[in-house]
Amino acid sequence: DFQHVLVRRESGVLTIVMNRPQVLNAINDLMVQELIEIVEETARDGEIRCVVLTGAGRAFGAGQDLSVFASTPADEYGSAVREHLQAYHRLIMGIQQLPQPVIAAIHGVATGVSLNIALACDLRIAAGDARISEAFARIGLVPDGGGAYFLTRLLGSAKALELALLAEEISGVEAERIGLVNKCVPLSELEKAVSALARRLAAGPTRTYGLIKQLFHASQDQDLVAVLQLEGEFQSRAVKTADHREGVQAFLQKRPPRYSGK
Ligand code: T3D
Repeated sequence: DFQHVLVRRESGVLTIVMNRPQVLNAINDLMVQELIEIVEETARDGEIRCVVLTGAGRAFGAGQDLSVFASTPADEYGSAVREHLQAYHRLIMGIQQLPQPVIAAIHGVATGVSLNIALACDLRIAAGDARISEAFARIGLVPDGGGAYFLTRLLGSAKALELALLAEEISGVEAERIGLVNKCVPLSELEKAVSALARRLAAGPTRTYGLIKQLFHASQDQDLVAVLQLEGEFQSRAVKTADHREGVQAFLQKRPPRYSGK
């Protein structure tokens, strides 16, 4: 049982809910540790075939809990921030390296490191009411939690820098327009849309999805020759999966595939 995170499991989908709604799910030390524990356990759990990350109440998340700084003497700020970042980095890497597809369901405020955690997920579905921002510069900080990495790759450097420097809120609609989220839906439809997508992914060829994720992440920093080499290695692993055999058989038998995730 966790104090600041709710976890639901249904039909192969694990839903992780950041749960401090009174402070818009601002992340404190315990919440980040709980998220790390859940993510690292999920990586080893072959029964989970898709992960959804969201927030309780009216927000996805308002970033680092800033109230901790009120009780931190100024000369201890540096080490406090270093400790926070170590934990955030472990979480970000854990999410990116999950073998299962991960969807962030974003409603209301998504800012600071909470936004960047959403950027580490594979797909983002936002509600129209979303208030998305890289708020860091407003309080004199640089984007952390991989913000510079994810934003420049998703948006290109001009738009990424604009979001980081101006630190203004954009809506879910605008976030979809610029490619920061995959899709924007009305708030009343968010849960249904995310659930349908999660179930669809959970019924897919899970091991191949894991390989696709690894291949695409590795391709970010490699040239074409290296990527072609890598895709050969990954394809030789994909052809050995039961789901590949099932996919081909289903095609030949003109029926929908029944993937086992193996
Ligand atoms: O050491 C390190 O880790 C450094 C790394 C930092 C990483 C970061 O994430 S930096 C960015 C931190 N986040 C922010 O700067 C956002 C701060 N929050 C706001 O600016 C506003 O709350 C919002 C614009 C996001 C939302 O405004 P609004 O008017 O919709 O809600 P509100 O009334 O401001 O917030 C509701 C409550 O949540 C309120 O508490 P109260 O007054 O009802 O007791 C507010 O103080 C609290 N809250 C919101 N964000 C945080 C927070 N409490 C602690 N930390 C927060 N980040």
